[in-house]
Amino acid sequence: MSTDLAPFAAPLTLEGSPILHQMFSINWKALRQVGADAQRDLAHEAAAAFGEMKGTALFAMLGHKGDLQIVHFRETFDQLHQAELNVARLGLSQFLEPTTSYVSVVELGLYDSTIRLAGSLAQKELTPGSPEWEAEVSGTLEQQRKSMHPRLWPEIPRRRYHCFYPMDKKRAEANWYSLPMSQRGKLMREHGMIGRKYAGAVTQIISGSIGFDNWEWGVDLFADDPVVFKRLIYEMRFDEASALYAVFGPFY
Ligand code: 76R
Repeated sequence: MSTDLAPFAAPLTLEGSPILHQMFSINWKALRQVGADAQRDLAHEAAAAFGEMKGTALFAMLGHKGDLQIVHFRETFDQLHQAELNVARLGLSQFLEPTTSYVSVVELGLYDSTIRLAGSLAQKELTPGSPEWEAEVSGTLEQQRKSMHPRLWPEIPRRRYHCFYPMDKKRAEANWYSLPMSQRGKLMREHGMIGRKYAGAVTQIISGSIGFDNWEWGVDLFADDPVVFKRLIYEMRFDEASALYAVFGPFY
């Protein structure tokens, strides 16, 4: 079996929307000094501009990591940059101090399809890298890209509460990247089963950030009840994929 899977070290993945998270603290002192009329003008200008920005959502933040988070989902990285510039052009931006940001792209890891495809390629005795082999791989990707379209290009879920954190899979004594594909596939299936219990209560969007930012994945969770974040994440800590192999960054 492991020789069948050997050409697939990484699972096949599909990429969709590029995502930018921007965290800001507000310079309240400077903002207070401009007076009520100017504040109202700044707020009106910002409200009108954000009203026009499709694929952008704003969240008030609790705690010292920032006061405001702006999340952008776009179709291209160039559009993402344009969104960042549009925010920078607002009068209000004079009072926004970036505390951090995160760049990633919506990612669906196709462990199940990859394992099934590897089996069928082996059965057909196709040589890895041959034109026939490549055609089968791109056929699978194309088919998945079509059926996963809504999940690759999601709208920002319209839920009141948002939780974001970056994470890695471990490369220490316990090393995710040296596990065989079949084992990673099994662990991801178990991970998905736990997640599915929260299907109605939480909308999750996983984005990949290898090559884009300091962590490997971004996790965006959206819910109407913030306590559900704690329940879901707590339950997942006991899941092997998290318990043995996950390392987490700061939570926002
Ligand atoms: O996308 C899918 O629904 C298929 C199953 C699935 C995959 C492939 C899935 C389901 N996830 C997948 C991939 Mn997930 N996920 C996280 C976290 O806090 C922690 O312990 C981990 C952070 C949460 C809370 C979460 C929730 N998932 C991934 C990956 C990529 C791994 C790779 O490719 O190696 C990461 C890093 C990751 C992390 N996941 C689900 C959820 C939930 C709620 C589901 C079920 C979704 C549903 O069925 O509606």
